[in-house]
Amino acid sequence: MVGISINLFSYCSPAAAELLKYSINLLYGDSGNQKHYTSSFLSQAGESDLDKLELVMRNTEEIVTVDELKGLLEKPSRPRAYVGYETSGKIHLGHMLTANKLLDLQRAGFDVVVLLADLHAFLNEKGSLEEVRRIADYNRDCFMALGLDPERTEFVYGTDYQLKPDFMLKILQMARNTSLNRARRSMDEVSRSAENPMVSQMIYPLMQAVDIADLRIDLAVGGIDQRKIHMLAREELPRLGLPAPVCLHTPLIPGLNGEKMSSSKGNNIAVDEPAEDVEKKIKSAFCPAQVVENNPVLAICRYHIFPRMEEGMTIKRPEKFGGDVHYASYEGLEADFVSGALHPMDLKKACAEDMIEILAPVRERMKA
Ligand code: STL
Repeated sequence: MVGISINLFSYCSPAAAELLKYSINLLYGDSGNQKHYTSSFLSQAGESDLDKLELVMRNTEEIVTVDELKGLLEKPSRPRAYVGYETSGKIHLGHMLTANKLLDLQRAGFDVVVLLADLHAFLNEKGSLEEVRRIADYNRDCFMALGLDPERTEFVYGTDYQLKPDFMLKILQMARNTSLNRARRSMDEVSRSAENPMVSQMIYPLMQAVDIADLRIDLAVGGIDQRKIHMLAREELPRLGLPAPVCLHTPLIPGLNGEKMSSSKGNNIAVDEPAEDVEKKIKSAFCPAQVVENNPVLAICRYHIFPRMEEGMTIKRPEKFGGDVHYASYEGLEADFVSGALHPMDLKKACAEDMIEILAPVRERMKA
């Protein structure tokens, strides 16, 4: 792999976040305070390049490479970014994390493609072809309700183009160049049955690489679990004479019990879940006092609430527990939580209230 890869551990401590900010400032000058954006700001134009870079890079774990990303932001035409989602029964906070990044990207001038990857879901044993195709429309409505700009969002169904001969020919060409070992390893974080992998799972990453070419994508976005597939795409596409994408990876947030998110464990919140359930789930979530690691409540504040609440977060407390406290940025909230000045119960209450408000448009739209 050529170029620089910077690991942006924005998922860990405020110190790491500071370091990230410092590196951006070092590279591109000081831009002042972090800004918070909501989707209602999307139609405003005229972000400076520096603000755009900061927006695109915030809350990411890795960008390959930052120099190439900078090149995209300088392009005269609008660059194209995409995320692929296996079509699934519920759109949850994990999906929403990459959707938040799509909002940042639209704000920074990107056109956005959402791939409803029904054929990938089929290959990954998520249902019959009919089932996975049927839920794609429901998924599309959920994503739009999360605030994407309809003018700058294109939805594509995998089955609409991945079965065509020219797509398949590229898959077969790439199959000749890719070792079984490499294809298999790229699926480590994504695959359903890692112990006894099926041939379908070797085809999966090759299809993802060819998606990037056929959808004419400049920037491939995904969770950090996608990195090996994206690195395969960066290596293999140029061997077919096709451009390598820039890649942006978000952190993975822990499930509500502090363990890895998993649809079978029910440790997640769906974006259209009833308000009472959102409240119940957040109030009973794993949230040990003063601990940041694997704390889903802090992660929700960091990756879902602060990026969408321009005014920051207010925690309401009775006077005898210190009275109301306002945080303009996540870093201040985390510092108080770590010192013990902010109690898990107060944090959970505020987190639940804000998430209920943020998800209100999705609940409204999906019950209609
Ligand atoms: C998963 C888990 C996850 C992401 C994906 C799948 C992504 C799927 C995908 C499919 C085709 C693409 C891009 C992404 O072109 O976190 O099971």
